[in-house]
Amino acid sequence: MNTHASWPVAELHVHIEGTLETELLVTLARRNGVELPSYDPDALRELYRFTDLQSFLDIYYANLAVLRTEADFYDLGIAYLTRATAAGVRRAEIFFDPQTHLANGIPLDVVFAGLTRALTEARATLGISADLILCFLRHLGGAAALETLDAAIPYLDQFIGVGLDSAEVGFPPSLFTEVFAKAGALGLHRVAHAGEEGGPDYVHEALDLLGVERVDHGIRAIEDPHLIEHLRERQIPLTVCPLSNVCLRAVPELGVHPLPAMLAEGLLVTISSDDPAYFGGYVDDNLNAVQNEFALSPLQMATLARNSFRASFLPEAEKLRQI
Ligand code: ES4
Ligand code: ZN
Repeated sequence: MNTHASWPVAELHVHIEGTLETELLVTLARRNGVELPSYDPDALRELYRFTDLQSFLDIYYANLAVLRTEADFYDLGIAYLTRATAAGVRRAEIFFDPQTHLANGIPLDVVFAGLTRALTEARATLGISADLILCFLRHLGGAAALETLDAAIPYLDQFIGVGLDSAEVGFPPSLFTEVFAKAGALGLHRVAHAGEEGGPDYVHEALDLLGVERVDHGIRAIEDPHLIEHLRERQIPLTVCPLSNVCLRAVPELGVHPLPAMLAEGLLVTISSDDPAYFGGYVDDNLNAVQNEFALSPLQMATLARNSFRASFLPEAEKLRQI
């Protein structure tokens, strides 16, 4: 039964570009004279029927052509932070994909200026704690990732870590060893998507070769008993996104999602929304969905909420205050 949402949580796996709701998509397309397949937000949402990760990425990247100015990035950021606050999010560690915008001819300066203004304002007006994590697009390879990190060095005070996203299979973590080593040397946190569509070997590589502190998705780790033991012993967080996994068919349906097994194994699992504008829900919707599907107890829900702060990059004293 659906009881209540809005557990205070940290959201650790959300792509700001994936929070672009079709209403704002249409507004920005009109503002910037960008062509869309339709200008009806509901009709655009109807097109969101995915068969796998790539079928989603194709639409997602196409839509991002509407983001052109500092104001666009600010509007995108403030809309997410407002909705997230309503969802109970007290801390957000937000991915962004600078390479997508660079490919669209938008300089890094514009992206940082808009997003940072949104975060700064939201901290003051909404009381939400928020920071950015710069993601490399794995389909563009390791050399492009290194170039991107170098270009972002002037903005080091505007992001707290690096991540790795986009098409997983065929683009293993091993391609990104050098850029992650450099990010670590710069004092940045390191995370990576692994084990979403790729197998447990991708999770192993992300841990061993990239030195990630947290694994995004990681659901296929459940297939490898040794990996499970490693993740449990080190309490390495896994940012699980249940509605995303269903929409992209990483799992056939929510009822067979490995979340309960992961919790039973004692893994440090958190719940996030990934790309809420595309996958039918924000973090509160994801929490509600798993509570209902698996009849999770209040204690299990509290564990998920507490895990989210434990797994965050907040300073220890601040984590304890939140927990
Ligand atoms: C993503 Cl669900 C997912 N997986 C990999 N990369 C992504 N970028 C945005 N959403
Ligand atoms: Zn993701």
